[in-house]
Amino acid sequence: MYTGILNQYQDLYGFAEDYPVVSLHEGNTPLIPALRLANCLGVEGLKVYLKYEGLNPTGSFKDRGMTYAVSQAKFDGAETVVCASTGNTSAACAAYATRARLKSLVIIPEGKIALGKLSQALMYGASIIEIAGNFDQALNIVRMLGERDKRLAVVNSINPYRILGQQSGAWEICDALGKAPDQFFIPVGNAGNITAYWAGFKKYHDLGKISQLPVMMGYQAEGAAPIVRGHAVEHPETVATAIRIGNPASWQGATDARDQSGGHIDLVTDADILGAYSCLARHEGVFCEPASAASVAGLMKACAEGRVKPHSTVVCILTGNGLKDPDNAVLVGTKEVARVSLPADESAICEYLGV
Ligand code: AN7
Repeated sequence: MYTGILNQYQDLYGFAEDYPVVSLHEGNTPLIPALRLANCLGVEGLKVYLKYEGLNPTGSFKDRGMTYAVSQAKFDGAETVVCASTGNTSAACAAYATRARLKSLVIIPEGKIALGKLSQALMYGASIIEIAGNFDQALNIVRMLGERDKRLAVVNSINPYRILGQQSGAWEICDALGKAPDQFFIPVGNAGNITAYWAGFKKYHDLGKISQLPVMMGYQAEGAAPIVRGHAVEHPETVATAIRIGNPASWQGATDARDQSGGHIDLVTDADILGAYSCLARHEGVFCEPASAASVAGLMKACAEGRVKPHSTVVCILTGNGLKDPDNAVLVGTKEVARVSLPADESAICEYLGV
């Protein structure tokens, strides 16, 4: 039976037999071929795969890091786990804390958390502090709290166990393909995930499990693109609230991944993001949240710029489930499909349909 990333990759993680593994059987997410998308990108023989992280237990990739960070907090005897979040980290933190019988405290920007994520934190039983500020301010507060009170374990991606857990995504991709992809596309917010994937690919390369490393392609939202612009953004704004981050904690990790792999970190507009978001759902049957679609918007941009080689294999990470953000889904979807209100009357329906 599959029982989560820590048990699956215990030989690589190397923790002891009696380690208190806290798991919801996260990971083992599908790598879905995107044939229609590949065909419309104008690159000959291109193979595109979507790593659908929205199928994790709390609906995002954060579960991979949270299983390890919360296990370690339990091991260390913490009472409470605490995080700042744009939403997905708070959902994962609250769920795994409950699983570990620890308390959780989440600090989030008021009014900027997608509805599904907020409902998760509430249902899993977190204590919630909403601040009239953004993620970057929330993270500074959380860092301070962690230093002041050792009963509080910080489970943001500044916690190295988060990054270790998230490496498992890279290993699953290599295990599924039998090699690393030629290019790897990922949304960049706080930059923990691109840092983790690069570490994961390098680890597999060092172990001789893959012979070639991928080229790392990271994408920020235009209004929240500090790495692309080369300076922190004080008031980040984007429809993709998950990556509404102006001063990423793992900035260096992201630029290292880019530079060591010969990759590229660029921005995509909100319109690009929503276009890719809608395209994935309507043409591939894969529903992700807006921030996740930044990877595919990035692939579209990179293809248009000639950055993607013919006959190459690329993977796009879809970091979170579309159900996380029903408000944006209804807004975008309503513009694109036929949706009418009619009386509960057979003849009215037949007339409307011309049947
Ligand atoms: C769906 O939940 O930062 O570059 O507090 O939820 O590793 O930060 C979320 C980030 C991409 C960016 N896609 O990943 C949080 C948070 C989704 C996300 C990212 C996030 P990082």
